Amino acid sequence: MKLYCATTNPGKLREFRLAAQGHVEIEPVEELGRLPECVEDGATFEENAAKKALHYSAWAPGPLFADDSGLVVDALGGAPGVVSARFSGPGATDASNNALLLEKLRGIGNRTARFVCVIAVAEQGCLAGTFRGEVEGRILDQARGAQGFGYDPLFFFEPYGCTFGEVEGPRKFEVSHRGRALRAMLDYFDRAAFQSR
Ligand code: ITT
Repeated sequence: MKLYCATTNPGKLREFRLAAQGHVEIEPVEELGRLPECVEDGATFEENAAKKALHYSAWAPGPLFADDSGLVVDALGGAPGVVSARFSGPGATDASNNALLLEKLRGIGNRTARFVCVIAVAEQGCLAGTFRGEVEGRILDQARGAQGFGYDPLFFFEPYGCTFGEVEGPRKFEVSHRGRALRAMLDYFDRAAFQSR
């Protein structure tokens, strides 16, 4: 089975492809950067994931999924949340976002946070479902490791005793928000295939 994936983030695509190996074939939407942009102005991860999947499904010849994800920090009232990718403003990079996060948390003792990922599946303008995954951690006061992407080097995952920046992709995916959401989506397709037998 082939699923189209709408993302401009190479880190996400790498993780999805790795995790879906042997289950489904994941194909990026061709020339996504040249298509009219999807405005991600929803208040929740669910809304934005659905918007992205519905928007880009018009250009995919089969079922398509998109994820909206981010970091939710308790001491910051849930920020950066749905604006995680552009936390530090226009032209934001992983480095500038991480620097701003550290600045905002300077002197704050409560460092609890979670990554959230919502995957939405759509086909030709119809939403088939949304699938959510979360993982709990805490934010360190300096980066550790160069694996992964985004806020990974600051996100300490207690059961592993290290940050997501210090683990290889497959190990992160076993426990990550994106891994959990993807497995929920794959279960959905397995059930649908079983019911149509
Ligand atoms: P697309 O919308 O094109 O998929 P994006 O990066 O803009 O790409 P989002 O709007 O969903 O995607 O923002 C996700 C941001 O949240 C991402 O850029 C990181 O800053 C952060 N993030 C999400 N998942 C992460 C992960 O597994 N590790 C580290 N940071 C993550």
